[in-house]
Amino acid sequence: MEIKSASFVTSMSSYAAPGPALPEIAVAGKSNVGKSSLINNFCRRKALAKTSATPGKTRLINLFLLNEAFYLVDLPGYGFAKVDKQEKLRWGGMMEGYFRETNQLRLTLHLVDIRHEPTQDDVQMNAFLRGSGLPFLVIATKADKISRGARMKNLAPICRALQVQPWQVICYSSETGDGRDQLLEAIEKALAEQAE
Ligand SMILES: Nc1nc2c(ncn2[C@@H]2O[C@H](COP(=O)(O)OP(=O)(O)O)[C@@H](O)[C@H]2O)c(=O)[nH]1
Ligand SMILES: [Mg+2]
Repeated sequence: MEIKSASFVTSMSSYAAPGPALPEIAVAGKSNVGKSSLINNFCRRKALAKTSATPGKTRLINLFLLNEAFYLVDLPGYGFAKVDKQEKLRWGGMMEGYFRETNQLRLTLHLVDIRHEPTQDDVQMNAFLRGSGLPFLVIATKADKISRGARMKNLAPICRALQVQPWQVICYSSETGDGRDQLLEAIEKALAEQAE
């Protein structure tokens, strides 16, 4: 698979199934983990998804249409330190609403920063996906920020916290495009499996 076309479809504060109905690949993770950057790098587009050095900007669900064949769903980031209880509840409602309402979800990409041990929020997100029986793939982002030699060492606490094996994790750099081929393959597989 190659990405031949990518376009922004819509932003929404609560999920409503888009038309036409097509398979969806969701992108979840903490604020600032690199969700928007990964979407841009994956689509080979500079500013398809808005990135920010200030966390907590994406409070909406953003939908992108790829190859006229499937949607990437940029979910609102969690774990933003400065949000109050109200905001947390709103976030939870949005996420729950998405996972409840969509009939098209094929795979959730769960992004975590390769440099840090997963937080309580990361573990909760992982537990939610696992508990709901939703297929997910752990992506360790910002892989360019550590040396290749340090990858295995950094993956250890991530794998322990999220109960996955190192070979199940894709190390991704939105700076260098490292991991993009692996992700293309994984998405292609997820889209094909459900079409059977
Ligand atoms: N070096 C490096 N920086 C990254 C990478 N991905 C994201 N960033 C930076 O991390 C910050 C947050 O990225 P963004 O994509 O907006 O995160 P989001 O909140 O999860 O959508 C931005 O300053 C990005 O430039 C990466 O793979 N490598
Ligand atoms: Mg974002």
